[in-house]
Amino acid sequence: GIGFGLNAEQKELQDLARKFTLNEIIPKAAHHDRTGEYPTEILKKAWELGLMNLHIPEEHGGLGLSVLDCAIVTEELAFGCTGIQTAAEANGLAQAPVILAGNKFQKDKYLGRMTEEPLMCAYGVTEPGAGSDVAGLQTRAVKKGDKWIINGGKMWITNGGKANWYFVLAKTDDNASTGKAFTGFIVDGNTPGITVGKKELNMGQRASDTRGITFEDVVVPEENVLGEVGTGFKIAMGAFDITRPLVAAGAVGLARRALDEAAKYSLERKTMGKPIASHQAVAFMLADMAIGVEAARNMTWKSAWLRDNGKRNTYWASMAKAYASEVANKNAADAVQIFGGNGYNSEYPVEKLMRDAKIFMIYEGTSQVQRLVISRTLLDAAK
Ligand code: CO8
Ligand code: FAD
Repeated sequence: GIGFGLNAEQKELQDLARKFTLNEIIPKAAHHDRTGEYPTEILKKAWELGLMNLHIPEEHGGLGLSVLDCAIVTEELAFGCTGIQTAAEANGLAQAPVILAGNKFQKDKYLGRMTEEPLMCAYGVTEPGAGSDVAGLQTRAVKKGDKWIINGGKMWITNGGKANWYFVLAKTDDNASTGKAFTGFIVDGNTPGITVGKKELNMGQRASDTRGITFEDVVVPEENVLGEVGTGFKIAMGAFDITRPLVAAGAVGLARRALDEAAKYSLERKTMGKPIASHQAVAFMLADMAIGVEAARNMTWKSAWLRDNGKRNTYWASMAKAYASEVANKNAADAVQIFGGNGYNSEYPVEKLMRDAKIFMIYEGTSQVQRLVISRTLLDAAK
């Protein structure tokens, strides 16, 4: 039957992540936002506590947690700082193609090392000329003997300057249909020919490291081809079935933080002789924010649960991602409104939330792309 409660282990995990966020992330979030300094020490501590790389299977040294378990942790980390949460979660995104399509050798080598050392990795699909239109990407891999030579450029790669290895999607057949034209590769970060661009100065999530990466005659051994040649597009898309619920969970964490800050402030700030929470216009904004958090979390957990139970969740993951990211933006903007002038100032935490929220509607597929996926699925069913 339907159950909405967390089990004992999930509660423990949530508690661990919540305490970590309170003690390690929240006190330092403003510093990393202001300076753009990568949160190396925080990520190292999260790794030591087992709060990173959560879905690496047990046989490769990981915890093998479910997508729902990961969503529980992600929401808590995001409550503290979504820049730091994104840096952590980008590891999960890069690992997802390896978990989905890697062979034992690749999993032992590339997932195994993530559990032995606090390393970062990155998912390299987007290019300067192709983001939503993944099928339009131009990076090419050509086979020469028993090696592949990669040439091209990726853009907006999270953990781009910190990655020990990259998942790279490259075109391998100009004449094949999308589902057969691309191949996924694991590329060691120190391979000659890789040039890492400058850290991009983004609107929000400034702790996260986003860069362009250039590949110039980068030689990759055959053993680093993920799955069959030509299956890369489906592997890259399949990864989103695991990670879009987690991006949604991050957005829920931000939306909840906005509500939390706004509710507390509304009880302290007085106008016309009473706390602003006593003005119904303000109280109802808080109620709407709470409705958003609850609905977005339910959609997120459902999309994760479907995946954990072996069901195709693409449609539900897109819904959760689109909805949660929009709730995060609304709640952040409403929190700024409730804080009044203070909301517009960096001495208070909510302007950061508003800057951090926007990217949730863009990365891992824009809100429009999610609606493309949702509408295609529902129209196929209606035919
Ligand atoms: N699983 C398996 N196969 C799939 C899936 C899937 N989920 N989706 C599509 N396919 C298959 C199709 O069935 C089809 O197969 P066939 O040819 O055999 O019929 C083939 O792939 C091609 O599919 P489409 O025809 O649907 O392909 P389109 O070219 O129409 O493209 C999309 C579809 C949906 C527009 C796709 O290009 C897309 O998802 N675009 C958005 C890209 C995106 O999300 N990029 C995100 C990059 S990563 C990122 O932003 C990271 C953020 C930072 C880290 C976050 C941590 C918090
Ligand atoms: P475009 O595709 O050019 O879209 C521009 C606008 O047109 C958008 O509003 C879009 O919704 C709309 N649009 C496009 N096509 C359609 C359509 N068919 N129907 C309706 N509307 C459409 N990528 C990675 O591979 N790895 C990463 O780690 C990563 N991290 C990122 C971190 C940050 C901070 C940022 C900014 C981006 C990151 N990305 C990453 C890239 C991200 O996934 C893309 O920016 C995103 O998918 C959108 O692509 P685009 O920027 O090329 O926009």
